[in-house]
Amino acid sequence: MVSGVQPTGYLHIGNYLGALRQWVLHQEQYENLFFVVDLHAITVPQDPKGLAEATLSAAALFLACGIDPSKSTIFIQSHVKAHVELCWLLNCVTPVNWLEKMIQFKEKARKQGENVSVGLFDYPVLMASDVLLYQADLVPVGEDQQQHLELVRSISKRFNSLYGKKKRILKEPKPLIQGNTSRIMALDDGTSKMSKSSTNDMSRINILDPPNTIQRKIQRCKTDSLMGIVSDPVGRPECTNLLNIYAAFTNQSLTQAEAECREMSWGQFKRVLTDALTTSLEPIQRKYHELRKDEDFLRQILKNGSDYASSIAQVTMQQVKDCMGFIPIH
Ligand code: AQP
Repeated sequence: MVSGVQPTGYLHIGNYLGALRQWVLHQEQYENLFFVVDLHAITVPQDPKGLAEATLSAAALFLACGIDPSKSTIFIQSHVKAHVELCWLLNCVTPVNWLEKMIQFKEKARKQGENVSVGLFDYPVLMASDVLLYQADLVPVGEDQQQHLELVRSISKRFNSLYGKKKRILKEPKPLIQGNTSRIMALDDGTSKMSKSSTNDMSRINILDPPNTIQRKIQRCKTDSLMGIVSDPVGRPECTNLLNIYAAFTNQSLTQAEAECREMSWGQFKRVLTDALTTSLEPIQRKYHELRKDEDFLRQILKNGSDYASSIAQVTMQQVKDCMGFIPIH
């Protein structure tokens, strides 16, 4: 299984519940590669210092959240050169009109106007390289990545039919769809996704937010004037989202959390939610700060990870280049 996080800002509880926490569970079940996708991050403008810091911070959070480097491979995408190399080769088999259909491109391009880069357009092909390079069977995806994964499968199929003759060169990975936590919504708007790159820090809880910041954000988050804390995705999106977050951080189903909170006032609910968040995030934050004190240790884990990932990637690259007619170095 492969999965990644973009260092486009500090990781939030959506990234934790939708990705990192699931990854920890998956590491007992699958052979995993988890990486910080810094090459993807630059498809929208990034400040270089901010990118470097966010990259190391994300890698440290992988470990702090429980990814064990003796069970899973952790690395930085740009440290394995084959991602870019395979991306170029796949670019040459991917029809432009497939990429033109990508909803995420259309949405991000609309926001960026004339400055939209070729890289943003090509984002899904780089994602295809990330996955196909390691011959992954499974890719955990939230709702918004499902279209991209379908494209990855189409690219793989097309590559195999053009170059594979009777052999399958690249695998067709399957999506691993998450449950209720696959889409954690923003604190200021229960209908839009919690996001790292939103300019409003009050719209999200970052994994590294100290307790007083978490308290302030929950205190000021958008609510409604109705009685009772119940799930009603259409009528009460903010309430449903907060209940969903509470359920996830107290390891309950949504139904169980609703039974516990149904009679609470907003004030009572915000207190228990703040407690659940601060208590769950405290050990992660402690581990994170320890790791950031020993950068050599972190960098060594990342180096081991990229060495191992490169060795797998090389096998795929050789097969891909051979069947496309590239001459190997003598
Ligand atoms: N709000 C979310 N709820 C649940 N899961 C989420 N993920 C992201 N946001 C939520 C999951 O986190 C993983 C890494 O995501 P990404 O780095 O590719 O970023 P993204 O999905 O584009 O959203 P972000 O983190 O908010 O970043 P920006 O602002 O840069 O778009 C993925 O598994 C994703 O599903």
